[in-house]
Amino acid sequence: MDGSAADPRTLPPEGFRHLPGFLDRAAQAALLAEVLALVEPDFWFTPTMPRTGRPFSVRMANLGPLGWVSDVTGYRYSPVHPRTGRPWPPIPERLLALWRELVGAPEPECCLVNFYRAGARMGLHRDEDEAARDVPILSISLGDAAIFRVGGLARGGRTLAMRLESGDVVLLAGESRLAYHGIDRIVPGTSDLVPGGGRINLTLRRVTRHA
Ligand code: MD6
Ligand code: FE
Repeated sequence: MDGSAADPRTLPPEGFRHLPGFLDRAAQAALLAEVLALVEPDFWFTPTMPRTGRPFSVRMANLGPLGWVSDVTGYRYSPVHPRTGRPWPPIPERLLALWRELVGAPEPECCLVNFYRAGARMGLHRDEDEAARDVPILSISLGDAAIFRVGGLARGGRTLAMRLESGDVVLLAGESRLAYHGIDRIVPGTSDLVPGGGRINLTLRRVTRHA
């Protein structure tokens, strides 16, 4: 960088990082085992769209002091599970270590766990429910490959599609922190990591402002 402002039309936007194969197979398996041990089968919930109440095709869970939830009243962070009222399990130490390595201070407060079976997708959105929007988001892909789409800061602009494989890490930092992004589809049968097939995506976020 030469210090001049980044061109807002650049795709992917400035600060976007894709680290293919960042986690090797052993690290992926260890991470997935730890997450699946914390998220019991009846712990998954199906969020619904604000206003319409339409269900997401992705099932979700959260780890950490704050969890992202969505229902007919809107999107928000909650310290407890929407169905059970119980606190979310803690973020595993190996994920906190990965965050320290790639992001640094302050600590993440939410690990959103997205579970895609064949046919699930996620529409273009921005992650803007956090007060700490200056802190990067770290995302880890496990299991089947996915077609990830990233655009700019405005809805309706050009977008770029890329394939995310198991073990890939994506960082939304800098300009890209508030870029539109989504999952067009997963590519079933491309990994045997997730029992029964599918893709699990972990996104680590800082939610509240820090000192
Ligand atoms: C997914 N990811 O990969 C959806 N959000 O399944 C996201 O929505 C996302 O990858 C913020 C930062 C990175 C991401
Ligand atoms: Fe997102």
